[in-house]
Amino acid sequence: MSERGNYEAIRKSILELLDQPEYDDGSVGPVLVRLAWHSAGTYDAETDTGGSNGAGMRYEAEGGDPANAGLQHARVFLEPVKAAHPWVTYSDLWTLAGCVAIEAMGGPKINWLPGRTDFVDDSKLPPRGRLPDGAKGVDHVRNVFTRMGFNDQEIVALSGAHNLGRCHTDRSGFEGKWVHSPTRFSNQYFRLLTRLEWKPKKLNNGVLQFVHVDEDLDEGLMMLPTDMALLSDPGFKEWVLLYADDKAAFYADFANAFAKLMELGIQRDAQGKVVNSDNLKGGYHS
Ligand code: CCH
Repeated sequence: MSERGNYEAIRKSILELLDQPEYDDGSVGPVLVRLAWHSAGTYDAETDTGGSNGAGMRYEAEGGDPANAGLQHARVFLEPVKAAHPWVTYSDLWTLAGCVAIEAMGGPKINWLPGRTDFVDDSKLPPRGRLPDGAKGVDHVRNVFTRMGFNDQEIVALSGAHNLGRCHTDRSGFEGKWVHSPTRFSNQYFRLLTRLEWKPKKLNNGVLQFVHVDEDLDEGLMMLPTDMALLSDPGFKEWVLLYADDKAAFYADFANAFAKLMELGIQRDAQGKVVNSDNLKGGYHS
C-alpha cells in the first residue's frame, strides 16, 4: 500500500531526528522551528506574495537572504525525511517539522494542515528583507508582522518562540541563548524579560545586544534589541506581562498564532483542500 498522505509517518521520522547530542544544546528542534517560521514569515497580505508555499528557500534568491543564514543546517537535517517519504512536499515538511518540534519540546499542539506545494510561482516570490532584523526597534517589529496580518497580541505570542534555541555569531552576529533551558518550550522567556535587569553590550563584532546585568553569574543569557522593544511599547508590554504570569494563556495564544503563521498565503476550500497550488500560472516545478 502506498504511504502517500500518511503524515503520521512523517511526524515519526521528524521526531526521530530531533535529539542530536553534538548539535547546539542537544536538539535540532529550535532550528527547525526557525526554518518553519522563516519559510512562512515572508508573507505580505496586501500583495498575497511570499509565505511557505513553494519552499523558496531551496533557491538562492530566498535561501541566500542573510536573514536565513544557518537555516541550511535545518534543511539538511530534514533531507533524510524527504528521502524516506519522497511524496511529501518540502513546504509541508518544513512547516510540519516546526510544529512537531514545538510539541516535542513541551509546547502546545499546533493545528497543522497539509497541502502546500513546491511549485514555485515567480509572481509570488518575496523580495529579500521581509524578515525582521533583530537590531531594530518597535516600529520595525510592528510593521513587519502587521504586513503578515498579525496584531500586537499575536506578535508578542509568536516572539515567545525565543524561549527556544540560541543566536550564533556566524549566522546572525548575535550570541547566546534567551533562557536557561533552550530545548524546553515554556514561558520562561517572558519571565526573564520582565524580571531580570538587562543592559546593552557591544560584542567584539560590533553587534549590540542586551545581557543580564549579572552576566558572569548567569550563563550569558541575552536579549535582542527587538526582544527589548516588546517591553518599551505599551501595546506589546501588556501581553509580555500577561504571558510572564500566565503560561496557559501563552500556550493557547502561541498555538493559534503559529498555526496562522503556517497558513499564510495558503488558500483552502471548505474541505480544507489547498486551492492555490499547482494550477498556478507562470511558475515552474522543481
Ligand atoms: Fe527569532 N531569531 N526572531 N523568532 N528565532 C533568532 C533565532 C530564533 C528574530 C531574530 C532572531 C521569531 C521572531 C524574531 C526563533 C523563532 C522565532 C535569531 C538568531 C535572531 C537574530 C539566529 C542565529 O544566529 O542562529 C527577530 C528580529 C524576530 C522578530 O522581530 C519568531 C516569530 C519565531 C517563531 C515563532 C527560533 C526558534 C530561534 C532559534 C534558532 C536556533 O538555531 O536555535
